[in-house]
Amino acid sequence: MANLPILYSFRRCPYAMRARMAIYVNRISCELREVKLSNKPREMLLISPKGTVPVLQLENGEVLEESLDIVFWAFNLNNETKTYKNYKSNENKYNDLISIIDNSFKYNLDRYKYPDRYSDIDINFHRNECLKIIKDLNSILLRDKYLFSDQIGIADICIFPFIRQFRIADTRWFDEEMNMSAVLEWFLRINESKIFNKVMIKYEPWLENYKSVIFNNSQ
Ligand SMILES: N[C@@H](CCC(=O)N[C@@H](CS)C(=O)NCC(=O)O)C(=O)O
Repeated sequence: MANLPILYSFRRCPYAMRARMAIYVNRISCELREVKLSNKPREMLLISPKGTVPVLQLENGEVLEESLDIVFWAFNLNNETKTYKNYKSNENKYNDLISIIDNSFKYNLDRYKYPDRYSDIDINFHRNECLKIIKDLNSILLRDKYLFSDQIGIADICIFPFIRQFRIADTRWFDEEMNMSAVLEWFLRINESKIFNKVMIKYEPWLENYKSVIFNNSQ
């Protein structure tokens, strides 16, 4: 296991899903340490005291403690690919869309999905705010199979885990009533893909057995 990057991850965290998908599609091997958020490993807190996952510790000791930093690091390792070149020539478009998901969409998603955590929440209002953003995704996806491309790339990987959370809040409504067919097809394509299924394999929390798990594209 020597000389592999170490990824601290939590299976159900959308930010960690992003990181795992980026590592997987870029065929990078790493040691995966599944974290229980209620019992974070001291080893992780020592390198990243803010205590959020994902955290990636590189072989040279450098620590990436934001999901987007991990995503861009992973894609940059394959910077000759069509996917990365497409990102580089449309950087603003990608970054603006990801930022809308991380800010406005996430804000409204939390209130739609977990109304009990806040006071005075109008679920329909927050669902509609999310829906406005989903409409924009739908128009982009009417043009291409994936976001700005005909193959899965940075924007899809960053955005999909949050759309998945939005769907989980009311799956029947999302699938049958939302009426955003391009988003639904895109969602199901990724949800049923080998990539997503591989990154959702369950592992025991690392602290419970200290067993090393190698995470890579050959599994
Ligand atoms: N901005 C961070 C956010 C990561 C984040 O908030 N992760 C959540 C889990 S989904 C977390 O670790 N929360 C800490 C906790 O619940 O103790 C990133 O993009 O990596």
